[in-house]
Amino acid sequence: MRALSLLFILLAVPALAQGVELVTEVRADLDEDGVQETYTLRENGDLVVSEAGWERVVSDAAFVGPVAGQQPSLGISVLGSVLLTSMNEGLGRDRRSMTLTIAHRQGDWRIAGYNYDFYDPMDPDTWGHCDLNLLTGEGVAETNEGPLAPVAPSAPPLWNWRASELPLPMGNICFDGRVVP
Ligand SMILES: [Ca+2]
Repeated sequence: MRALSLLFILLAVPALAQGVELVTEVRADLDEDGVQETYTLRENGDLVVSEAGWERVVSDAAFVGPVAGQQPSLGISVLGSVLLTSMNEGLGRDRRSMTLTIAHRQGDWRIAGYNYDFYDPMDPDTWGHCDLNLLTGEGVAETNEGPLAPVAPSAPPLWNWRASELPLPMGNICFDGRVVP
């Protein structure tokens, strides 16, 4: 089993290194003041938000691991929000991906959405998915054991977010305290 797992890792790493370009800087005018902010992800997982005349740093905004497939990235949603994705797609059986949707609501930058997936590459019957709207409190979650009724927390200010304060695995926010792989 261990040999097979190692082979999977050796095969997966070159594909990730060659095929995926991780975006670490995006621009968007989330507060709609007519000036775009720049969102920059540092190698240590800090997120820098800057606009003409000001800059703020969200320390420890994203999980960063040492191997390929464990680096976070930024994106823009179809509705124009900023997306911050942390993942482990590179090592072990605890594969996961978490995407935060960042938007400007109620006078501040907030975590407006939370999307989480996990799976075990050695066990196709172990998986979970969750998608929460933290502005409305609505969301869906499901694992291989069936659908769940997640309780979405209210949208926290972006500046309060800390990736390392989440319990491991990171998806516990979706799965109502259940222990998931
Ligand atoms: Ca702006």
